[in-house]
Amino acid sequence: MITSERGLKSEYLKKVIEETSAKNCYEKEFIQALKEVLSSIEPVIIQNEEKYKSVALLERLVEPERTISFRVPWMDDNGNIQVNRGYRVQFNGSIGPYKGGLRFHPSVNQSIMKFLGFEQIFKNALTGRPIGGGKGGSDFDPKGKSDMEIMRFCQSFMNELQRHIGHDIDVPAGDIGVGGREIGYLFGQYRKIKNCYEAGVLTGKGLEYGGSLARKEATGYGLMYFMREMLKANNINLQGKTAIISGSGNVAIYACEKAQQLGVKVIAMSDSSGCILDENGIDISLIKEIKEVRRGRIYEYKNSVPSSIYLENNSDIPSIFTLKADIILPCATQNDIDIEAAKLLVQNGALAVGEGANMPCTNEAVSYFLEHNVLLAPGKAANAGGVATSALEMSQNSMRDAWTFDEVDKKLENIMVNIFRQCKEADEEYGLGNNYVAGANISAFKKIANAMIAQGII
Ligand code: NDP
Ligand code: 2IT
Repeated sequence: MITSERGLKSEYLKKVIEETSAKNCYEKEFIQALKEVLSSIEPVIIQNEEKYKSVALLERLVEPERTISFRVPWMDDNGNIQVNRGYRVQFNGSIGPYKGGLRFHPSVNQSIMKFLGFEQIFKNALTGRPIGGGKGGSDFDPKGKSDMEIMRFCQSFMNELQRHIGHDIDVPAGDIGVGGREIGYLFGQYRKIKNCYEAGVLTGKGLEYGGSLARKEATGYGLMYFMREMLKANNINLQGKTAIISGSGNVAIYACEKAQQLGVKVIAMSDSSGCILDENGIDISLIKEIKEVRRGRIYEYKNSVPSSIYLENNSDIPSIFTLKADIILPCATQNDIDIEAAKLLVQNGALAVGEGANMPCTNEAVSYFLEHNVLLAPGKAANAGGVATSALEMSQNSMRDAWTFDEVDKKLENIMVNIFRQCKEADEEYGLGNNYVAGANISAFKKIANAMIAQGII
């Protein structure tokens, strides 16, 4: 269970949560992420309270090393000048260059950037790769923009971002609204400005210019490897189970593909407008055609599969979470599953939830699932396959080498098995009772705390 901060015993922890919440009182997503992590690591804090206090460890952990915000002017196809805001939060570099995606979505603000950057520190530590935590993006809305508008925006964004990144400094990648097309334009502009082929400065690149096989698939595939391990450890067989997947972007598509390969029947997927229910099992090549090729809407699925049903979102609970399935895979955005959705899913018999998205469940929803013995694969562990494979892309770039799909996929699978093992070991060591949320946080925190303490007060 996530201890509410009222139930905490450590005065030090309470003080840091209170002061950080007050100082960042307008940043609700950041405060949410911070409370989830800090309250769940209390057993470790209590064991080491004096040591941590003496070096202001928590006070430093919750303050980004650097937060960059900048103007991004660009010209639309009608010749009008548009201005957006760009961000890069370099949160914690104690175990490697800052690493994390770029999100282009109109909802992007400093709070969302900081929550994502904060989560990324712990996620990256769990991968076992030498990567620190960072995140960036813009409130730019890619929907309905032409290719040329996307290109001009990416170029202007990189005109500023290039000062702050580098293969040993900070290595951005994709996230919501940023995929292969955007990474290509960003990389091209970086190369032009720097006059240097620094392949490892961005990940998620095209295969022709330094990208890694299996990076595109990695987050979704990794999510299902983690889910398989978690169910296996609890004597549940994945095969024959049903699943629903929110979202139909990069993470959702490849979670669906791997789920199907592992014998799961995926009956529904969604986008921000609604969901499509196909009791015969989702046709993933059709979803790829609609979303990756046509950049269309999920309701178009019905045109090709008349027996499917389109359910538009018309209440606070996204329509997909009103459906009944064994495995719930939220792969869209933060706070998709609130307490009401969690109650409905439990009532409908959900066995397990795998967070493909970052923080898709509110803290209340997470507690509710755990209290009702629903197995929960926390995002920072379960979706770490994407960034882990980005780190594999960086390794290949440094070696000027390219591994086969199977080599990368095997390494990804091993990394996910290892991440689950870390969550389970911490859960057992602290007697948490199948709480992999706290297990992930504790395991990652210990690693980061040790690295920060070893490097002195910086
Ligand atoms: P995409 O842009 O490829 O897809 C996002 C999907 O979520 C779309 O189907 C989108 O629908 C849907 N969505 C629904 N509601 C919202 C909303 N309010 N805001 C934004 N999107 C919404 O993104 P990804 O698949 O890459 O990312 C999905 C989630 O996974 C995010 O939380 C991301 O942070 C996380 N993640 C991504 C990784 C990666 O490697 N890409 C790695 C680890 C985590 P619509 O088209 O209608 O907007
Ligand atoms: O949230 C995430 O882990 C990502 N968007 C992927 C980051 C990366 O650097 O590959």
